Amino acid sequence: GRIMSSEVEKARKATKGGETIFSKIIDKVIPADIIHEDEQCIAFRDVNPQAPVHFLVIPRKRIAMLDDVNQDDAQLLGHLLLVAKDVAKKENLVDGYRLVINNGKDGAQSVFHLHIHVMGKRQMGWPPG
Ligand code: D5M
Repeated sequence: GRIMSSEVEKARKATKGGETIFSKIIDKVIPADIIHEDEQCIAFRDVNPQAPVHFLVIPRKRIAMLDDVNQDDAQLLGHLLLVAKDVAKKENLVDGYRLVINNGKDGAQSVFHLHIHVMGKRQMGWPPG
């Protein structure tokens, strides 16, 4: 069979509910390399980078996963994409980049606080693993 990465194994065991490590990053209880902050979201470098540049954009609002958003979050979701694009520019990702949202078990989500992965500075493949 196929070898499962430890991230995927973690994701398959993760469950929803309550505080996550990302709440602690938002509350500055644990450190992170934060590269953008505003009233609605923060962006910080992924601790386990899958590309030379790999950061996460997360809402301050506690939303476990994309499945949980509704019409009231439309503005927030748009904002997260705009921030992803602006920070990608700040990070000089002039040749393009990849956005990913892992949702749930099959999506290999391991942290149940909504986040957009932004990866760049290498050629991506398709389809993703
Ligand atoms: O990805 C969750 C991502 O979050 C994964 O790429 C590692 C990253 N991560 C986990 N803990 C931290 C801390 N403390 N700082 C920075 N990045 C972190 P998922 O989409 O849920 O599979």
